[in-house]
Amino acid sequence: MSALVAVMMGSRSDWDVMRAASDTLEKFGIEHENRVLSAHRSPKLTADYASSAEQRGIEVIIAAAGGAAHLAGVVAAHTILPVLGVPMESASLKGLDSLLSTVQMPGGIPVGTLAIGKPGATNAALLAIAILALKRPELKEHLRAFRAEQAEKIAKEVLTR
Ligand code: RP5
Repeated sequence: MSALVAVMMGSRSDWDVMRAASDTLEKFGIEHENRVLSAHRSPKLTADYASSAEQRGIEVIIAAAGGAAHLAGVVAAHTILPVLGVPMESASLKGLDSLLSTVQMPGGIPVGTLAIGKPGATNAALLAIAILALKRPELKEHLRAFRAEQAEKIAKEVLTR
């Protein structure tokens, strides 16, 4: 089966965090590709990959980057597929730089931006799954079961003093 989701990241150094997106997609049985593609270090490759994603069967793109994090915006400029941006935590500004660079897209080219770091990576995958589930009833059921599991876990929490 061909990949439905593309997980892109600006550097191999993002992989430790972005593995959470890949693991979540895996848990739901979603075929996906994990690729390092940089908006500034490999601009042509990145543009070609984003431009050809739709015709290759990709339905959602997750793009993660840190610092002057323009990857998601550049990818969104080359495709009409939904692009979910994940700001990576940076050493100097703790990801605030990445968050603002990813989220502040001028009107016209949207990037759906998630939280900084691992929660964002996990939620980007869950949001991608929710998008895919719109036309896949079995995925919808899987998502419902996942939510129910979380609720059950919370209900069982016991705090000791
Ligand atoms: C961005 O710069 C990457 O997405 C990464 O988060 C950040 C630092 O990259 P490295 O210098 O670790 O390769 O392009």
